[in-house]
Amino acid sequence: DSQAAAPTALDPRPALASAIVDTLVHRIGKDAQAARPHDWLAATILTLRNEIIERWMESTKAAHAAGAKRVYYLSLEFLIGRLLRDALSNLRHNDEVAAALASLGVDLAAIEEIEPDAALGNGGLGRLAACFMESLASLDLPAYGYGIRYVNGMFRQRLDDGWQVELPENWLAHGNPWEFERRESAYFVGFGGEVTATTSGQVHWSPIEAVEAVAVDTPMVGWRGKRVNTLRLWNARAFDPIKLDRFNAGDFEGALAGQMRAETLTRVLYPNDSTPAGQELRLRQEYFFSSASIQDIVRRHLQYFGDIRTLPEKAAIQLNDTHPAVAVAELMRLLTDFHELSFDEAWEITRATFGYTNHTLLPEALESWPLPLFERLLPRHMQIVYAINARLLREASKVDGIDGNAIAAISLIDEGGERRVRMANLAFAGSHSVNGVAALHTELMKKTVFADLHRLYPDRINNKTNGITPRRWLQQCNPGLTGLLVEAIGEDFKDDAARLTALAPFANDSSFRERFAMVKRSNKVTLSTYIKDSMGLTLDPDAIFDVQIKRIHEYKRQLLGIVEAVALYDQIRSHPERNWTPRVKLFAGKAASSYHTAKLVIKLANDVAKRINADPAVGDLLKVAFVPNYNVSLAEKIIPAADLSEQISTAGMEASGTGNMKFALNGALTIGTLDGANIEIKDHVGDDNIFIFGLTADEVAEKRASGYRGRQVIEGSRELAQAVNAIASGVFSPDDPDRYKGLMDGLYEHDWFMLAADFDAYAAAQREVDAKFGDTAAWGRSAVINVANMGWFSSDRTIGEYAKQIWGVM
Ligand code: DL6
Repeated sequence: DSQAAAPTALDPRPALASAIVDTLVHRIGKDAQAARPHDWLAATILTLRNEIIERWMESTKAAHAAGAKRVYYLSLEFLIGRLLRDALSNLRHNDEVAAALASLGVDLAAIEEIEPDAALGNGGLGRLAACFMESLASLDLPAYGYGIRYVNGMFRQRLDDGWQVELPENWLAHGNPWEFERRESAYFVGFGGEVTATTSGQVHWSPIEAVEAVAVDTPMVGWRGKRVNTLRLWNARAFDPIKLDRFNAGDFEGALAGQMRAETLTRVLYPNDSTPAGQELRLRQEYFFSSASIQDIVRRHLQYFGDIRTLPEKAAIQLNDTHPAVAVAELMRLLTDFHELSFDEAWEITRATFGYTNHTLLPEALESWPLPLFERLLPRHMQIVYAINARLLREASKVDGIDGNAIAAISLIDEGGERRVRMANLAFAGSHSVNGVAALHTELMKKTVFADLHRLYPDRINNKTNGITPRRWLQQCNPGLTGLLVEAIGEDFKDDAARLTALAPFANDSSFRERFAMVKRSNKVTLSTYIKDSMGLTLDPDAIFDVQIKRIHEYKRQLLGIVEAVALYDQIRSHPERNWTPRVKLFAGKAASSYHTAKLVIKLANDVAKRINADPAVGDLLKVAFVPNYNVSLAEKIIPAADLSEQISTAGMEASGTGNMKFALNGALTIGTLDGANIEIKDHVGDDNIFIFGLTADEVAEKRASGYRGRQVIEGSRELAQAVNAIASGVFSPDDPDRYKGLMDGLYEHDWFMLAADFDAYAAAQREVDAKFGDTAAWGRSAVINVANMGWFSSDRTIGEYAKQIWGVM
């Protein structure tokens, strides 16, 4: 009965426990006896939220009073994960809340563990956006994130006999205590229809279809609660959710069709664009959230500052990849059609307001839309794109050395084959800054995809090497290591990750290294328990934990890791007398649902694991596991327990990587290629504290140009040939011996990702890893040096650079 739990005037419990119970009773409608874990979770969040709301309001008012310039981060993905631990830790209320809950018989860690993982993103790009939101608040910068409130985020991955099965992820099943619907912040977003012009030149777009975008806000709490910013996600609603006349006439489905169509827009995290239906939905999603966000930004600017012409002084809009690139055309539309600015003036304002971040050079990932689709959905924007293009190409034609081929590459319209609108060129043209996400990536942008645009605008491309928030990726996920760091160097590093350098001298302190190793071992024991409970596999915490967790993609080369595991398996069996370093190889990651090769790689990892783990000839010397359903929360468990971080992409293909940073910050050593941010990690931690192998980006390009095929290399490497042939001939797939024949044939016939070319160097680097792991002092020294030098990779540093060099807000 509720009387038993409700606090009374004589309640002896401390205020916080009483407040949580009060929330439970009056907001959730349950008493302590009836409350289920989800009720406690909601009551805890709602109680904590009161303080967050107060800080949130203060932050908004302060920005307003100061007439501050605001940063707007437009992203189709925000992979924010769980928020309770983040908020508790940033507000430094962990111990208090844990004690209050304990007094009520509730375990904080247990309720943190059932908070759904908000997976509103696919991978690195979405997680970067989440780290950036946290750093923006931590640096006390007024900022809004804008995106979509997907009802179903990234799918849940189940493994059925080793095959990936995709299930809907239902993060909103128990409601979402973090969010606030803002019905008053709603905008009209139109699609299709036609454009007319008056004789005086006034343009009018009459969309044939419209939805309402409704804002749903989530507070983003910065370190020490200094500032709380807003993540504004858009929900779609039909203007006319039920057509009563049709309903009354018995057409129940038809009566609700408009609402269904609107809801489809924000139902699922964007699908891959392999089908025409999926493509159209994705473009609709992109325009939907871009339009609502731009309307909201313009409305706020006018409300606070009155004059649309001052927009670039008061608003910096960053495009996270090309997904929101249509926002360039949308702002142009509002400025010319509604605010009656000339095209030239509108263009100047637009370019001064936008910045664009590129996250990939892979041609298949550079978005372009079939022109008929773009024109049908967005007829007014099509006109604007043509007008921008005319201006751009006129400018280009005046530059010496820009020939017909360069003009074709600069054009917003791809004329080779089916005509398409190039969103990267639109984003580039419409921004004053275009940045890459690691030094190598930025240089390659200049030389490859944007070579001609770079010639036209040589000052526009700049580099902003990615970063990660050390709050989530050190303090919250690795309390053991954090505690040890505080003992050694004090608390300063929590406010400025660069201060971690104070740890460097401890690398030579054997008693510190011992304690450091004990923390790692204890994290490995915790992870082993999780794997035992979830997969039934027993791991030896003294083995080296060798981890490759990330999206499954051929260029990331999980296959290289698997083939090397097979080669190692052969070697251990052939030479049992050698002093092998026991190794646990962990894989995790999701494959896009239509990416068949990636799904086959998952199955192979599972087949290889099954065979090796059951073989008494290797026993504890080698274990392989593919941990299902990789997400932010799983990464938070695995990373603190890793000894070795696998960052083995084909050089030139991984724009940056951010997992690489998380591992090194938690004391794992990297085995990696000279790709993405690995290069900068190497520069920071030093050559002796990282295992670099393989071809450079230039060498990869040369090899590809000279018609390289894997066959010769495979035939010249005994270990590789044995492993490839074993896989191809069905050793790991006796139920279907040909399952991997095509996959292995691909290595012989083209090997685009240079697996064969890099194999021997990779295997040799792994043996160096074994030797070093056997030398506890040497390994420990390198691990400590990694932690000491990873502060530079804090997203606070990255955001500081954006703020000063792109946004002008610091
Ligand atoms: O910049 C964040 C992240 C990088 O660390 C990865 O290297 C890169 O692959 C990823 N890019 C994407 C591209 N998606 N699209 N478009 O996710 O960005």
